[in-house]
Amino acid sequence: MLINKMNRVNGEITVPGDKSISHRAVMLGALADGTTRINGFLRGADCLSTIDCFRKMGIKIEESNDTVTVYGKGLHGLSTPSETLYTGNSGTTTRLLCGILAGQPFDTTITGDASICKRPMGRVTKPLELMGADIENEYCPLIIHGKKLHGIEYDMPVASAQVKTAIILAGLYSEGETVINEKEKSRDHTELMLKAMGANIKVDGLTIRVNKTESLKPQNITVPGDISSAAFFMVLGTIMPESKITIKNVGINPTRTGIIDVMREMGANITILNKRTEGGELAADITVETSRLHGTEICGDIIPRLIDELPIIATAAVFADGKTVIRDAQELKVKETNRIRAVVDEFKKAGIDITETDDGMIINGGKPIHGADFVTYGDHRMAMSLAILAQLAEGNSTLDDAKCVDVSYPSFFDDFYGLEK
Ligand code: SPQ
Repeated sequence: MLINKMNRVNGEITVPGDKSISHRAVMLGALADGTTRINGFLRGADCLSTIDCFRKMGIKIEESNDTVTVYGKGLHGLSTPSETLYTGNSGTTTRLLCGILAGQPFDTTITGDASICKRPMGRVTKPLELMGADIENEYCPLIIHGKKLHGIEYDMPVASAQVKTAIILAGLYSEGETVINEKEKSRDHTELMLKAMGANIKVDGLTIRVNKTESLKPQNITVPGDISSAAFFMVLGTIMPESKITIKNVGINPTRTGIIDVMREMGANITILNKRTEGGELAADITVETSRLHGTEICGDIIPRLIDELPIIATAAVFADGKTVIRDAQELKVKETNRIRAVVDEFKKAGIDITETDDGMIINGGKPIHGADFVTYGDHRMAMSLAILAQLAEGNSTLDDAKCVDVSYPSFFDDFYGLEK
């Protein structure tokens, strides 16, 4: 696909619902006693995979635009799927399902696409095995033999909301208390939603305590816009000349707002208006304007708060004066693709001064760049970041696979080009 170039961008945009919250709403809705209505659901391929898996386990789920109704059957209401559960490209679906399925009275097999089959699952299966789970393989396909589980105390070796959530979900089915100690705070949507549903869960700083739970109360859940999708427009509006974009109704849960902190530190003019709480999650409108950016250093405990935004933050760094150093981001190597390698290789094609390091990258920005034939590696966040990078490149650029944006943002290119003014 040829990436069309825009001169300047202006206007208001509403990004689709948060991917992490949409997954959790379907999963916890399925385990609740009764009907959960989800408004603002992200109809992206990953969340549709989650719906598909729960339908295969006997849960009735109705879809009407971005409203999804889940007819939950309770924590013990899932039935044996007659076929393998296919999770597509979704790490969240795969890892969270392990936590739910480990304690069921039946066996299941889970697998996904080529990318999912390369992503490490040992980080989830190992702690679940300590709880009594029986899971074959550390890569998909995973064969999960349902077992009786017991609580453990687990010190998280990596900051990962998926690992944390899998243990929490297994903890709902376990005898005794499950205690999780996080190293750094990762996104806490599961904890917030479970509390609202009446689960036996307590959070004290970096420690989470879960006890066996008899029932979850169904909810009406309103999903805010995904800050990980808004991030592309935050950077676009900042780097394009004479531009201003307002992104309406974006989730600003503090465990996700590292991009705002970093962009402000780089000199971006960002205004946050209409802060409100919806369904236990903070949301607001975010306005960004053309800004002169400068390089920065991004490392330490902010990394889990912006991990998925690093490819687009790297794009901002290309147009920032001076050096940007990203460290402590080795988790990027086990995402949909190795996002350190992918960013460095593709950015080099555009003549960018970028160096790969073991846990991140170094970008010397503020220099002219040129167009190129970019490869996305089937990674939605690479595709959207490269489309934005190409806007300020001299000459034409193409993307080998623009369709992969469907994973988290099916209407991305319509929304993107719709901002041209
Ligand atoms: O679901 P998936 O494929 O893992 O998606 C990604 C993404 O970029 O959309 C990561 F590749 O987001 C993860 C995120 O990186 C979603 C997530 C969640 O919803 O719990 C948590 C993060 O992963 P992790 O490994 O840090 O737990």
